[in-house]
Amino acid sequence: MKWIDLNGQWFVKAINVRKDVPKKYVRILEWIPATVPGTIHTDLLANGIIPDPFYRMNENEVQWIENYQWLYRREFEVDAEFLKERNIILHAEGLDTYASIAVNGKIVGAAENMFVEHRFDLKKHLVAGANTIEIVFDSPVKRSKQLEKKHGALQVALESHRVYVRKAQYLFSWDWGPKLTTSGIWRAISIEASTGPVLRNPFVKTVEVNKKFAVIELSIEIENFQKPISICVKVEGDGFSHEVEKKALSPHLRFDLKIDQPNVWWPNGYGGQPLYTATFTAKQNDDVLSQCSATFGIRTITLVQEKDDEGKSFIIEVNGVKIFCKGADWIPSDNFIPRIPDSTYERLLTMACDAHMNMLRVWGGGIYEQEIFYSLCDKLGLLVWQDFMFACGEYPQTSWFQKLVSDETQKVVTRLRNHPSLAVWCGNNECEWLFCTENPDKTPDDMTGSIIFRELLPTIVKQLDGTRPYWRSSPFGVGFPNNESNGTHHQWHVWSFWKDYKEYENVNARFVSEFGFQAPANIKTWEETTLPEDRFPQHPVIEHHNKQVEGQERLYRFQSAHYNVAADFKEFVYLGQLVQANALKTAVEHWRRRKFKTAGSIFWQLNDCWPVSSWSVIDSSLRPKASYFYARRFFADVLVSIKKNGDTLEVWGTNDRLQRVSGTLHVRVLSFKGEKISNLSKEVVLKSNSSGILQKFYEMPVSDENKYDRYVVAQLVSDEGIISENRFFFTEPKHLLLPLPQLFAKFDAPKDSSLHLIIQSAFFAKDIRIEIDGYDMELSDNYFDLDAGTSRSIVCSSKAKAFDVEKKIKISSLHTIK
Ligand code: BMA
Repeated sequence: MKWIDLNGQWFVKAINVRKDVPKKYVRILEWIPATVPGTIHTDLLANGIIPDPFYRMNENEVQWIENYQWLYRREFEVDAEFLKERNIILHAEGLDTYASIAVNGKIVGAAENMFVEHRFDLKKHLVAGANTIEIVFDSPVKRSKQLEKKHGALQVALESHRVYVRKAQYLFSWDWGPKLTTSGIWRAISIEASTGPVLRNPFVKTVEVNKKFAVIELSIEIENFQKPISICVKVEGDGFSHEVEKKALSPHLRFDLKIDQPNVWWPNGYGGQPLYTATFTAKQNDDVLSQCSATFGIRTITLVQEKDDEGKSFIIEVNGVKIFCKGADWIPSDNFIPRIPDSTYERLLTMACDAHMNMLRVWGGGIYEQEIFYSLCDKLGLLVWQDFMFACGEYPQTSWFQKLVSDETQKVVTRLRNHPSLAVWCGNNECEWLFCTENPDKTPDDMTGSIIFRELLPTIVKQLDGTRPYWRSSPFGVGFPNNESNGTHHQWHVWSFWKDYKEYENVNARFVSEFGFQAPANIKTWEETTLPEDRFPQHPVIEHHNKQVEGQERLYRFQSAHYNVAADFKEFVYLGQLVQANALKTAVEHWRRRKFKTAGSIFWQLNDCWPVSSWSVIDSSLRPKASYFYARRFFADVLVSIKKNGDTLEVWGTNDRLQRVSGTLHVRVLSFKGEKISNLSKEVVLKSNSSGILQKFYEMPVSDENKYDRYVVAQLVSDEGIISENRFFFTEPKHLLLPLPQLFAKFDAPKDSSLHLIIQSAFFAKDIRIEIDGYDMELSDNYFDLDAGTSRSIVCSSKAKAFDVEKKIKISSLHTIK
């Protein structure tokens, strides 16, 4: 196989534009340099034609872009040898979206689906020497509106015409994202030439696995198959190596292989992630005709749905072990996807892993993610719940649309099916739920386009994969699609329907794949995107960066329920983040206590695509919010939590380890000034992979009059030290009589490459916030409590020296001014 790489510099201009292009944009009528892969917005930005769409309210300034037609063009050289190959194909891995492609002035093909690769025959179109390629992108918005006009408006949330285009739905605006509807060559593009057979679509399935051996099935397809050929298959990885030669008598080769003593792949927290590679090589004599490979893991995955007293379970089992799925929903990390560096994926996914997550849900309004996303999930043990890209609406039922979807599904399943991290295929996000909410007398099957999710997708998934469960929607279940008693559940009474987070404790769903609470981005992130005079919670610029209808209003409503509302922007951010953190903590602790009645707790959302107040726990500049640090604690493999249940107080132990945990449970009542009011210590055992009550108080250990300055702290201590620690307050933080804690911080003698910050507190300190001015430091913890007279050591990863940073540390906490 030979290649010509067409990535890199192209040129772009607007065509068929009305004469009245505003003067400041006239440069778009002439060729300007462009970058491929890229988007029209980032090209205009790089040429200084538009301002940064994320800054202040610039989004409004750049709305015209989506209405224009854009022509991309470049030249490339082809040598005479290349032209001798029998098959010459243009391989576009991603065109966004309505594209018409011409080579040397002749149309060679068209595209209308952003999500898939395209191949166009160029055999007759290339010449030796200089060639040109031109790709015209039609306005996606005009096209979708035309389609909507022709076929009729469907019941859709947000911009209704979007469902007619196979394009990332969030780019039409979302309740956390701007309206920046892109166009462009968004993934790699090249020309491939070959004469002999080409190996494609390798697939490795785990057929059986036990302690002694595993059986895997390997298969490959042979394009341009002319006659039987020999294929050498090498399987390597994790100390295993095996090579075998097979004769392919048809365009498909399939065979089984036994691997003795296999090392199986586990989700994060359950074991290792050994990966194997199968390399397929087609040879003629000693010449390599074609080669391709697949990385895979050996593991099985099943969905356990068994009837019980609450309805039906929804439990993911990996290698026969029940997994409580802990994680977050994932959205694209930018509106301009091609500019997301690999390092962003690495950072976000590593942070997810460090917060003990074992599952991410790729939400259906975004994209089938880039390869790097899945390969990192494979390496890190993050299970992927993969939605197909449909969200919040009915979708066309017409045959042309189904054809598009069928082609897309085949390509997506074939591309992703080898990843051991890929755990569940899911039809869509919230389509049936919204439909049945708006049409209470109808069933999910009555929804326009429902055939896609009940027939088309599952049939293709079964045919081309068959190794992992398919679930019709998130949420979905028998009866009303957002039932608690069976299937998956999205919990939005809390926050979106104005209910406060205590309400989570009444939600007994089986697998919660969405719930969430908003919080503002971090101060440094706001500083990058606003002017100092904007930084007031109700400033139009700040409200512009909250896309939910009445989003900013809710921030006030919930802040006032728990804290004294701040007028100062910085405090508003601090308190807003604490509300979110406590909301997620309340929900997750409750559902983990119900393990496995509830078997998944996936919060909305991990990341952001631009600077915004949203449900994310990590903002668009990759800075963690308070909730991220809370997540590290509430998702820890061993969790002690405290629950007020009517008149009793319960201390629970939840253990995700596959071994029992034994230790001493200490439950103390302390005053903020440090008095020890009571102390209970007892030996406890937490059974493996389970949850249960460790201690029950039939009388409240803190009386009503003492609830303003006393609290309960529970600690589980084993040979490893304190494995889990949690606190319980009998009133809201706004009513606590918190003394000035007298915090003291200093750096310990430097160890290895990190700095150790020791924080001491004379009195009880609530929600300590560490800030290091001018430095973006990674902290091992933040937003934590300290009991009176105790200290904590925090690891700060930075190249900076303790000496430089010491004066820049700011430590604060919540306290009552009296
Ligand atoms: C869910 C998601 C998204 C949305 C989020 C917050 O319903 O599926 O559509 O962004 O809630 O409202």
